[in-house]
Amino acid sequence: MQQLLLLGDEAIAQGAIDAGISGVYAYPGTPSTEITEYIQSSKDATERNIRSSWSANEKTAMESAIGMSYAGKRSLVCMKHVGLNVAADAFINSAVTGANGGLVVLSADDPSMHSSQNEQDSRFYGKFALIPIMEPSNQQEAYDMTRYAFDLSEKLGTPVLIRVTTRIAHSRAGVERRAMADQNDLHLPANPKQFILLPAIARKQYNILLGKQSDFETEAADSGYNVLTEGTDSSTGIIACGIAYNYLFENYQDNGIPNPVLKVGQYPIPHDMLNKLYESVDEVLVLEDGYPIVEELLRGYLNKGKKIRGRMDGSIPAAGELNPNIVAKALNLNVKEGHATPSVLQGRPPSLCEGCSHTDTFTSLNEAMLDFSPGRVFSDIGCYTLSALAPLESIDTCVDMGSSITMAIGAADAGLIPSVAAIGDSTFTHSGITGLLDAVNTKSPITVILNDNSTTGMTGGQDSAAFGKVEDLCRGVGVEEEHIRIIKPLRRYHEENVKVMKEELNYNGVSVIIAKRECIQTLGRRMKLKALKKREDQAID
Ligand SMILES: Cc1ncc(C[n+]2csc(CCOP(=O)(O)OP(=O)(O)O)c2C)c(N)n1
Ligand code: SF4
Repeated sequence: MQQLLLLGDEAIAQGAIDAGISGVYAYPGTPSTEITEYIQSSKDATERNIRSSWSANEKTAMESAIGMSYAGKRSLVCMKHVGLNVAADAFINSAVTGANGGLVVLSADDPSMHSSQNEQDSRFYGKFALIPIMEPSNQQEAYDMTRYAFDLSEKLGTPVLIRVTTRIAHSRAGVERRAMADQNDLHLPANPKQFILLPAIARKQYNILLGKQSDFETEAADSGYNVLTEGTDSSTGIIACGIAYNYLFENYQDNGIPNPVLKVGQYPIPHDMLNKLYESVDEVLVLEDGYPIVEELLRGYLNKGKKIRGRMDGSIPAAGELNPNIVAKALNLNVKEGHATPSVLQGRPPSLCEGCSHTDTFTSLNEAMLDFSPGRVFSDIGCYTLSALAPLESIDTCVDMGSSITMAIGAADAGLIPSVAAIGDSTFTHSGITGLLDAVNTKSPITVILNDNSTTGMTGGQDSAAFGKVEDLCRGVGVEEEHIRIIKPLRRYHEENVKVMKEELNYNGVSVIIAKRECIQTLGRRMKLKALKKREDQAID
């Protein structure tokens, strides 16, 4: 057995490779990105011809994974939590079709919103879809559970959701790796109609899904990932889900926990264990990183008068991620404060890199917008969203990926003319194109600033599905040729760029200004690689 030091994300990736996947489908998003990046750089994955290039968005990723499962092979699909909103249509319906080859959906949640718009809890989606959910408490479990999830998926013919949070995804621990399983052979579903969700078939499939619920419960009850341990102190029983179990243990180290504890790593929640714990204690404390899902369940179904503590009664703060100190406070234990942060390490607001093309684009836009009243720039999500902050303060909204063009349409419909949309190249192909089509079809008086830096900058510079295609895509959607303008965002072209922007802002129709200059981070990396290759070639000569 091989010992590896892995991030939680990497443990999931290694678990998936070792489980015999034939493909990973994903759109980047913190804290999930490293899973696909690990598979992309894995020698084993290359040798096994595991398909691993980035998808255009989470929905296309989810659907491709369903397609691979249909064809009998194992597929993993990865996204950040808000990505599951984008993939939700396919995700929920995949529970109804069921799986053929193992189908595992990984959603990485970000409580405390370290790099996200919200802190939604993906376990709700798993419950909503009526499928099994796995929630690891450490990196070893992340590896083991991923392998187990593929077996479970094939055994029960269902997609399985794995939910992790930032701290599991982005912290490292030793992981014991087991032998690699073979990849599946191509084989079609035994029921050839299973994936045709016409109402008559969908009704049957849905009943099959409902029928599987008791199997899901049995699997969870028998799972080694759900464990009830008895304790000597029955004043408080503790339910610890996923990483919360780890935080609980950090407070006791080797001393053992005196209270009865139910560790939850697999859902549906094991009801018998839950009842047993409830009956044996005076009150229950629920520790879960995210929404109070188990706590609400306890209050709703089982509320036989005992006190249920957690996020809903204020024992744990209602918002933000859990940590060992919050757990300690909820248990009236001594809180171990670490060292104070040295002043040199104090937090700084995020900012655009020095020399970033977005700085030049938004400096020009700010000047062009001086002719109009404020409040007209609808932004999307990407590095350019940082132009919301001083000194640029260029944008007025940022809601979700793809919302810039469509919000500008709505605002223009309301009379805010011109309205401006600011979007990046990766976000454009993720979910901006359809909005642009709407704008063209309704001849909306909007100006789109398309920041084409040839990469997905914000998540670390992954390949952009739009690479080399942006102008053609705008043309294809129907934007008039003379209103597709290309500018080079550099300080020396500032006056020229302002002039182009002003012209298009005064055009009463759809125009797209493509600000084209590569992200300096990816440019730097490319140049370094090129120089390295040149040196290697010279050495060979
Ligand atoms: C639904 C969803 N998926 C993924 C993300 C993570 N994410 C934030 S911005 C972004 C793409 C940024 O790329 P681009 O639009 O090209 O702009 P850039 O950062 O390169 O300026 C991604 C993947 C997210 N916030 N929401
Ligand atoms: S990573 Fe690239 S796009 Fe993002 S701020 Fe830095 S230079 Fe700009």
